[in-house]
Amino acid sequence: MKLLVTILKQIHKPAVYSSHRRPLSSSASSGLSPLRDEPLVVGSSRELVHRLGSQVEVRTGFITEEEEAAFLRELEPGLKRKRYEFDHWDDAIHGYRETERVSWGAACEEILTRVRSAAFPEGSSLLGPVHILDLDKAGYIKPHIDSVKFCGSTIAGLSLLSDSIMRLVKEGDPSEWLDLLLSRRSLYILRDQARFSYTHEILKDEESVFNGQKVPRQRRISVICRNLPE
Ligand SMILES: O=C(O)CCC(=O)C(=O)O
Repeated sequence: MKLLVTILKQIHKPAVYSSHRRPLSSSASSGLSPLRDEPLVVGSSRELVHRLGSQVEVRTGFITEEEEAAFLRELEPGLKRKRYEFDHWDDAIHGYRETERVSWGAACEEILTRVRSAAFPEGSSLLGPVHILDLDKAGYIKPHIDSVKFCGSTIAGLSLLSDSIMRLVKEGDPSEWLDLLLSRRSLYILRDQARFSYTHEILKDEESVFNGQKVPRQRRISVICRNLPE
């Protein structure tokens, strides 16, 4: 499945910084070894971080190492048969392979039930297949807004194998931005305005700096659930 996206070219100016602090789960363990109370979301102003706060969530340590391994056991055989794609000039993603999956083994299905109940109100119509995006170490996702025609108000993604930074930039006003620290095994949720008035992207390794701290990007697999448009 090709991602249905509109690419918006943006120039990001790291400007004023303001932090939003959330306690980190004690089960968090990633390359970053984040300390409790370190910010997971920073932005161009405190006001923006506050305003978009309810539409942007990062839950560190949402899955355990064993649960991550369960996903990898299910996904690796199929992914390994595909090649990473690098050279399509009009793609929103550079250095990736992808797949989608409807049925899962019991362990993964249980985790996905947790993801869905964390992200979507009961009774929401969800997109059946879960989207899997495998980014090479050199891969990245360019700024884009998902098509409102095909995607609902909420996206929820698990990050496997690597920490990364997701950047949101206001459409038409690059001075408004947020950076989200997506540690390995975290869950992020984007809703409403954060989803449709801001582009989102996953930074390449060279640019992967969060709040002044380098966040090395390795190969990263995301497991993404979406709801359907109303
Ligand atoms: O890999 C991710 O978590 C982000 C995916 C993404 O940008 C999208 O599905 O629109």
